[in-house]
Amino acid sequence: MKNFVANVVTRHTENPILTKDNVPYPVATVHNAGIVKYKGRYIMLFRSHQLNGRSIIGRADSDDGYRFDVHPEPFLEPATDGQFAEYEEYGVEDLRICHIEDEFLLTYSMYSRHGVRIGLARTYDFETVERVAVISQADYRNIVIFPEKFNGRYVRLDRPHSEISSWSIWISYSPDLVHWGDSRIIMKPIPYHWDEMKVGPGATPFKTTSGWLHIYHGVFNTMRGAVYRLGVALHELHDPSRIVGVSDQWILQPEAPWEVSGYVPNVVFTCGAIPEGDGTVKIYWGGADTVMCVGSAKIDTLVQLCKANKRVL
Ligand code: BMA
Repeated sequence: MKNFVANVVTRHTENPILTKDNVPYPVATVHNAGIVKYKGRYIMLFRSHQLNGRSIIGRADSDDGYRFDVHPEPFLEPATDGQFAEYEEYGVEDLRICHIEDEFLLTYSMYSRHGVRIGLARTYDFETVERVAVISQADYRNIVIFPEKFNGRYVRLDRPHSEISSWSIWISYSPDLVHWGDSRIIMKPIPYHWDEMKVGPGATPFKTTSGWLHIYHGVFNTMRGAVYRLGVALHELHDPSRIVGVSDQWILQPEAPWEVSGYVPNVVFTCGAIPEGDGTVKIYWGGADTVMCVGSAKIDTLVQLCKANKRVL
């Protein structure tokens, strides 16, 4: 029998930790938030559907990573002029935060009549945001940037989609954050497995002594629609294009009432995780595209799942 591990992620008892009722402006949902620690506080940049079905990004702060206060105004709304306006017309979604050197890079989905692309913005203090570049063509989502450079270049995981090669994880490189290339596919969905329909980058990868842990999402299609779960992959420390192993089992699936039902049922979707000093990682996920949840996992367990109980790449 395989060495499956039950209850890898312990859900916080106060889930959901953030809902639309905590937001001081009218929204229908709070979900898929990027998160980072800044000056000892947790900063969460969450997605909300507005009442017209298009998304914006809000900000919430916390001292303990569990109780968050939402800022009175949204953090990022679709641009109204310049090159970004045309591509953000239908909204901004699913933002990830990468803390690298002295800056915070923000990657987010931009929706428009031309499809979905990825925008890159930067902040130093979470007060002012500067849009840097549109860093993908159409039909890309879920870009996470590694919080270190490799041989002087930025490295990202991304998720293009085509009919021939569906929803797989690729890696790309950039000298300047604007121009990206040397792209290669590194992880594909595998047939009749919990992630057989799609795999996509999830939380910004974080470093361990054994490699970079990347918590990703995988999708399985059922007679009742898609089920979104979370899995984990371990990338080599000095060359993240090389995968040490991917856990065969998922680490989290929709089970709580606010994960199995909501705006989109049966979804747990992550855009951020915070490794803590005590050997655990706080994983944040949107439940059913409606609320924000958090749980904790032992980093060693995640590493072991990737090494000892591997899925076929
Ligand atoms: C994906 C994205 C995510 C969402 C998920 C489940 O395609 O749209 O933002 O959480 O579907 O609806």
